[in-house]
Amino acid sequence: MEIVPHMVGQLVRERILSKIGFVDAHTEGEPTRIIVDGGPDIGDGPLPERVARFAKFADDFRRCVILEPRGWDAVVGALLCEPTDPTCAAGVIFFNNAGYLGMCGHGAVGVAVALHYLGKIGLGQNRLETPVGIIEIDLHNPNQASIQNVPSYRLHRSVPIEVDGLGTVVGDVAWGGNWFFLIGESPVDLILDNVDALMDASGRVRDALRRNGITGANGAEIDHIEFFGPPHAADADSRNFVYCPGGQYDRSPCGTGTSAKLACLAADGKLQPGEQWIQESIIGSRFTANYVRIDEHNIVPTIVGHAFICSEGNLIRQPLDPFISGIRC
Ligand code: PYC
Repeated sequence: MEIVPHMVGQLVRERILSKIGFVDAHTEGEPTRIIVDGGPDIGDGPLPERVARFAKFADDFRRCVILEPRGWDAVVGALLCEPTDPTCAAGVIFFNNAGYLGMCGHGAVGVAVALHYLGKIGLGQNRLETPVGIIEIDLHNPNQASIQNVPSYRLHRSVPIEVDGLGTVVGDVAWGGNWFFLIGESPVDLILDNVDALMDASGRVRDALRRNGITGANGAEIDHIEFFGPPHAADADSRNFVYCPGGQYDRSPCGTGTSAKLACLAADGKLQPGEQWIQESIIGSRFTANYVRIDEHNIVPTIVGHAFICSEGNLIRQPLDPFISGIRC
């Protein structure tokens, strides 16, 4: 067939354009971009192996979805994939502007709400497979879900570190699906106007952890920093600020961060199994949480939050676009 000029646009659309189908949601203010179509071929097998292939062979996909001009730094991506466990509604790999996340609590609530919006799951009990384990979801209504997170625990209590400009700071190291350094008393008031100062302080803490070789289990980087302070709402228990890898902050109270907090409270005997904890975020949104104890060190936290669909559509990648893989990193 001879290709005449008016056919070129058509061919480009049909054969060369690559489309990525997405649904955007926010959970208590924190955005999640759920990839429903057009994801990279990262094979099958255990999810941690698929994450390794994603990072090695398809990292440009992550950058395209998250970075400008198609995305923005605060958004967390969620690639839906086939689960290895047939009892799960889906497998999900979370990623952000810096790399890949083991788990993401706000993201899991967003994925559950999006799967229901797409007609792929019903209300009630569902399961999701993540690279760090299976999580149980209870979708209470189209915009509210409980997630039963992976087992969470405190690794180290009251670790002192010297932080540039802040002096000695004391925090706990805990796992809630990601690694956290939790500081009981925020060095800066937890109000939205102070976000720049909070980002600066948390970045300094992260640098000090790196400098001093303080890590999670097996040398894992502690890539989330959490400050706590008094809540603003009379019925909440605490307010937090959560610094995420990639120099962003969580608009929600952070599901994995709240899980890590519960692990510390449980280890200190300050919160009993089944007792409710209301964690307020820096923007005033909240997760309601509780836990069951599974052994001397581990708890299983349940986090309840709301998510809302914001948009859906296709990201388009035109082959000649110099920013097809995003701007930066
Ligand atoms: O909700 O677990 C979470 C989370 C991690 C990073 C951003 N949100």
